[in-house]
Amino acid sequence: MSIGLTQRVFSGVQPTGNLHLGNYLGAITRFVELQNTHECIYCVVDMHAITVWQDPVELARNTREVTAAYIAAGVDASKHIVFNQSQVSEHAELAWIFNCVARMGWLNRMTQFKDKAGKDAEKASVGLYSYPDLMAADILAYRATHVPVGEDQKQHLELTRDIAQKFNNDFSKSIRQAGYDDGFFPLPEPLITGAATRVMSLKDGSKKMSKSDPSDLSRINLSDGPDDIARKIKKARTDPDALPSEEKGLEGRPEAANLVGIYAALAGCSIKDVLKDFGGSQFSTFKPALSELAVEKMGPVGLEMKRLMADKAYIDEVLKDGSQRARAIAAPIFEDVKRIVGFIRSK
Ligand code: AQP
Repeated sequence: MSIGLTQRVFSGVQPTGNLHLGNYLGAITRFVELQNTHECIYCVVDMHAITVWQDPVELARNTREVTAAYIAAGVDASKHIVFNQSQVSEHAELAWIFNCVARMGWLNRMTQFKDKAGKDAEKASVGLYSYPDLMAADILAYRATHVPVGEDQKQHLELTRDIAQKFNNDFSKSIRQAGYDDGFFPLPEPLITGAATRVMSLKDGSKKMSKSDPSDLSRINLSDGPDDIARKIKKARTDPDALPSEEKGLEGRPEAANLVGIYAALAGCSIKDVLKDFGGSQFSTFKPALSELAVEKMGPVGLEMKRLMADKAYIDEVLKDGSQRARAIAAPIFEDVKRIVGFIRSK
């Protein structure tokens, strides 16, 4: 048996509230595009969310909100799979095995842990530290081959590949005995594409747009109405110069580069095209054009999310159905993993 070449996409978003334009452009819009060419599994990663404290009522609400965002953006939950991570226990079980495959030195190099744990790493949860092992399990539980993510997840994806490779090496003999000729896990490819793989804060072009930024003005939330979107773009930090006509002119101008990148991603064109139209324009001209485009593209998504959020039963049914279909894929893979590792399976 060969490794099996189903082109399977897996990705997820944490239900930690304040879903924003970065999540939308860096991840969710990619999810939608890939549906035409791949078998897709999109997860609401609630177990990742609790690596930092989450209020239980908010966690449930945010889980439904991310589900609503997927569907409102155009993910087809009947053709593909949408579910929440905690309903498929194979993620946690495989993560434990990966905790035993991954090396401390690998996890010690993860910059996201350093950023999130801050100076007081002693007080961070163990879950936050081992988060990348759970992420590897999320992907490899389905033997997924492609993972659309924003640029901030690149290092975690590299770790996933290292874990897959080490598992394939460590257990090569029993993998062959199980009938797999060329390794058990694929080495999944990150798909980091588009004009906005790293959307920056509207208040500080050196920081990524983030759910946990205390300033709401730093991000455009998917739930923001037209007035909020326009107000935030108007207040976005910029420099005093006009936009350049060439991409090179954006170097050293992070805020300008960010707004141009957002425009390009929303318009579905290149940065070069945006500069062709707006090169020489002041921000007083560019910002209203960006607001108009953002309202046009994001407004309907926000409205549809709101409509879906009012139908809790529908969302919960999507998650239930998706979980059942996800488990149907993950369970036989995990059975093989257990045999490969040497766990006795009682009949
Ligand atoms: N600013 C961003 N630009 C582009 N892509 C982004 N993503 C996140 N921020 C940006 C991508 O969105 C997907 C889901 O991210 P997540 O919610 O699972 O985790 P995160 O990266 O931790 O999100 P935040 O907003 O940055 O949350 P906090 O504030 O808690 O750190 C991923 O594919 C991610 O790359």
